[in-house]
Amino acid sequence: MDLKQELQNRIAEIEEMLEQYIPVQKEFPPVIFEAMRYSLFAGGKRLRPMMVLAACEAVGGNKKTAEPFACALEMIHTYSLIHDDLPAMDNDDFRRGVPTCHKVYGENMAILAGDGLLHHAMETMAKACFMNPCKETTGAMAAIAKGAGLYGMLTGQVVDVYYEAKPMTKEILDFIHVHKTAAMIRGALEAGARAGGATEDIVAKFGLAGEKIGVAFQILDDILDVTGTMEELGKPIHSDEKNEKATYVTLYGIEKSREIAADLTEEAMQIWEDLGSSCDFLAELTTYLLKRTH
Ligand code: GRG
Repeated sequence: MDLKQELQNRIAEIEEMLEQYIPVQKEFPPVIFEAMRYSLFAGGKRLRPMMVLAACEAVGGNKKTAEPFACALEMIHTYSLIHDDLPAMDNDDFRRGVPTCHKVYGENMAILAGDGLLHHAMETMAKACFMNPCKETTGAMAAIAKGAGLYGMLTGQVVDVYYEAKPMTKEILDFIHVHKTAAMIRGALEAGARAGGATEDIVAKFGLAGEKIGVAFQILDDILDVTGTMEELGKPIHSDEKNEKATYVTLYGIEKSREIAADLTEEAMQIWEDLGSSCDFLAELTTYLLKRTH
């Protein structure tokens, strides 16, 4: 498989889908659509929607069922990035290679653009459930809402903010990584598997793989914040140090952090192998994420 080409094709497909859910708004008030679209279409690896669609296909489901959930998840992810960059949070000026939403549209409109994406994600998923009421759709919506909410990303962010400039333990850092980052990746894979009609035990395997991939992903994010460049990442480096955030790198150093991320990746790969060749793309994606430079 030419993974680079495959990723490009899948990204293009997801961007076409997203266009249908958040079109250019010509009627009043266009500014909110502009601000939402500015951040949504600024680039991004589209990993989470890619995982929703790939998981659905891997369990033999119809990709069409998963589409609204894939798009909704990318809307929620983008909202979290807009809010994470705000002056009250990480106060960052660049994201996805362009000035952050609040730098272009102002802080008030950036807050509203984030809210708009979150609400539109919920509306998109609820409509999909209404049009096709079944446990596949409602289960997918529940998995995504859980990944983003009080038992997922939101709470991870709360603990992350609370522990800024405070002594950090391994347990708290793991809580932050599992919730802030891994819960959305777990949610993506579980939602895809649910949309595809997988049984509970298979959904659980996708979820577990998602958690391992998600924590490894955040460890890499911590490493790249130190070793990467702004050009590669599309966002400022040394953001964690600026915000006095403890990370895997500050707790374990770069080499040990890489080892932990590699071990988690290996554990996820074992799950894909057990699930069989229908998970080949997810396995390739998992390996790629460990080697990523952005
Ligand atoms: C409610 C005010 C308020 C804020 C919520 C929840 C939240 C803000 C922020 C946490 C989200 C966050 C920044 C998690 C970190 C996960 C992470 C490494 C994101 C970057 O993901 P990539 O690399 O980004 O997939 P692209 O741009 O490629 O999509």
